[in-house]
Amino acid sequence: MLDYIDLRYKPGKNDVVTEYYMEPNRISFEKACNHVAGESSIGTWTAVHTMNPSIAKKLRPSVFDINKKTKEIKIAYPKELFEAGNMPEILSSIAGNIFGMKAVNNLRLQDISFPKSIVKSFKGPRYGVKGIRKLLKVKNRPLVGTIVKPKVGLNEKQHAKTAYEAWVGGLDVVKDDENLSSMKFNKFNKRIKETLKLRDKAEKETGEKKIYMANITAETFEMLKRAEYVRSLGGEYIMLDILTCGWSGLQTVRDKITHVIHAHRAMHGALTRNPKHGISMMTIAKCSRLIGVDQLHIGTAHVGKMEGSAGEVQDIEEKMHQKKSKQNTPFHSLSQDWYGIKPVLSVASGGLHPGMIPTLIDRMGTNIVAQFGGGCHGHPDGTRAGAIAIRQAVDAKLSGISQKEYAKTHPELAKTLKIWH
Ligand code: CAP
Ligand code: MG
Repeated sequence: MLDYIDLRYKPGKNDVVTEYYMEPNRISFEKACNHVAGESSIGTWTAVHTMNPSIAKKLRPSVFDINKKTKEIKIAYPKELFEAGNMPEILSSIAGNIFGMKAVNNLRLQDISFPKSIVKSFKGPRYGVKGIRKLLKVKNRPLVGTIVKPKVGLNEKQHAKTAYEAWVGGLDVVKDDENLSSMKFNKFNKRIKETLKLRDKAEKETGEKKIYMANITAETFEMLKRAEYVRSLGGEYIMLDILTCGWSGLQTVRDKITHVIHAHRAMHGALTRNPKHGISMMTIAKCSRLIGVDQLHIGTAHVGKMEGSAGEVQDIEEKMHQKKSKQNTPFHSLSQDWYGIKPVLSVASGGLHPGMIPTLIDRMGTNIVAQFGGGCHGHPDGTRAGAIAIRQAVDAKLSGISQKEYAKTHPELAKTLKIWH
């Protein structure tokens, strides 16, 4: 087997660089490094007669950094190993077979950095943070939204009415839940038609721009059809579950439609949750930004119901906004120059209610979308009151008034502070 370890190697500007957490399985750390580097590029479990020196010279990666204490390694891969613009192939290489090798007990792809030629081969977000804020005509405060609940079960008219109540209560965006597509009791086209009709009504009544994020998650050609239908009725956004749709589906949607893309990350926990094995949310986020989602669920910095440490979420948020991210930030060590790829707006969602808004803003700032499912529709006086309470909580925080104080003159907020602590 080739030896890929070269601790003198300095990654070049044309390398894809990865960082893994790796636990060898009853072999030396060095041997395990060689298995990972080989299986993710040009090697296999044994030497083969068909290998020749020119292939090795041109395409071999270098394990250039080994830290046995933290069990972390860094590998630099020549860009020729990858097809520019082809995310499925890139991940099949550096995030493919290697997780299943007997040579390792655990392996986690923690971070990745792409060279200019790869970055430029992707389109990135069509709108990005600036484009979204321009569309919504909301300058500085967090965008606030809800997910229609129950997740599935309402019929088209009930769905539309719930969305209307949230919009007139003051929310900017309403999204379908991740597992709502087109069911017998709630057909996609009818839902879109009914909901956009009430969206227009809510806009007229409030004088505010309102957004409906229709979930197009389905087979790729069907997604394009559904996006077109949304467009035909004046919808500007779509949402899709990027991991269950797959990277290829996401790339096609990004390339073929002109809507704002809201990326839900349902299923990410199967990859990201285990700190010793899988793929980090940072890696998923960087790949998503490259392909071109406009807004992405990244967690609530430990405020809501989903796991994801505050530090890691803040680090991801930073990387999603930056033009050029520096080396060695607390949770991720690889820098990335985005070469003009627009920033992605971070979405905080999951177990949030109005009382959490001050901490959420302290941890994630105001340049986010904050979404409240149960935290809106679970209000004792219903959806509209829940939406009003959410806006009140944001107004209180941005005017530097404590929730307790603000609640004295804002009954909708007061009621949520009583029931949710
Ligand atoms: C939130 C939510 C979101 C999750 C996604 C849900 O509802 O609609 O899909 O937050 O998690 O189905 O749980 P609630 P993440 O507000 O009622 O919790 O953003 O971490 O991917
Ligand atoms: Mg959901």
